[in-house]
Amino acid sequence: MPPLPVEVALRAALQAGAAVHGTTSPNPPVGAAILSADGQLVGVGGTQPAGGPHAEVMALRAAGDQARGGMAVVTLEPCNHTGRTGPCSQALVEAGVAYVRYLHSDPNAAASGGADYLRAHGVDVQQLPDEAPDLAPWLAAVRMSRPHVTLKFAQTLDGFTAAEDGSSQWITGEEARRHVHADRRRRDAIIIGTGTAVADNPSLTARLDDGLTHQPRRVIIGTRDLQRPGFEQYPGITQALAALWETGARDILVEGGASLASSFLEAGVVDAVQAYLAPTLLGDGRGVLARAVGPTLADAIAFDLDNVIRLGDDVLLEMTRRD
Ligand code: AOF
Ligand code: ZN
Repeated sequence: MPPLPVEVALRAALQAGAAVHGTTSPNPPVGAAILSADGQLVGVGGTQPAGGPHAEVMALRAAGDQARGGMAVVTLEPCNHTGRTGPCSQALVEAGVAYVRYLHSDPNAAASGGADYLRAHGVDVQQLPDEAPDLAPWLAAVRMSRPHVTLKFAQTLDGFTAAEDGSSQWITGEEARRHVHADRRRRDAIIIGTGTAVADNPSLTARLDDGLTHQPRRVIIGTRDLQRPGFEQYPGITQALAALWETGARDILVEGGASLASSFLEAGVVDAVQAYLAPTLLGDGRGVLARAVGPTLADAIAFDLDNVIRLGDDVLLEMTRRD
């Protein structure tokens, strides 16, 4: 038999996972691809909204009989439990799949064990090097038992998010704003403080004219009672994170303002940062944070730089917390 094109199937599986990102919580956005015994890509699928079929089942349905003797490439270890759906491990065995390759181990104790089950049923199982960041927020959230938090802000070169008069609407250009909207759609919730809710009255919707409808939950944190229809409100960070976790949110975005951003950092719950940098200078204005994190440079909160993305004339820096 010729070597199976695992790379081709992995790329298809990652794409299928990316396509359902933002629609699956509390489940992860998994992708799966099936190669027939002679190496053809015969089925691709992504996790359906919670309660619906998992990625493997979608891909097996597309592959039909051609899965027999073939290979399944999945971005997460196939589940081994009956939750809202049946075990994917069993579905793969029943379909006659001979090889399984998966990226990430499932940290959810209730669902893990699929690799062992498959091996016990004669399937050749291997974990692939799991460097891909596709499921990073979900994996981190499950390990921490709270939503993964990304802090997002846009700033001038000299670190201001708004001018002295508070005007902040158009710090970055069109491409960066489009990127923000695409990114919001992948999140489960977008969070702002009461100050920002009052000052900017933002809609926080993911505006893109591509026909897709997923909108993240819109959350305000603060004690001032705002009664905004369409927004959930919690008095503090702890309550918000607990309630969001309980109701299925795994990947959330904090959009400011400066006071809320400071509080999230002080609470030690900022896992990732997205900093949009505009090539402009203001000289003075409102900073990203509301308070100093400490008196000296040694107190600075450090991040690891993961990505530098050019968006028109702006730059997006993506970072994760340095442990
Ligand atoms: C997979 N393939 O596509 C996904 C998996 O309640 P259930 O039955 O939907 O199971 C949810 C758990 O299954 C979830 O917490 C995670 O551990 C795993 N997700 N597993 O084999 C998939 N989305
Ligand atoms: Zn499953």
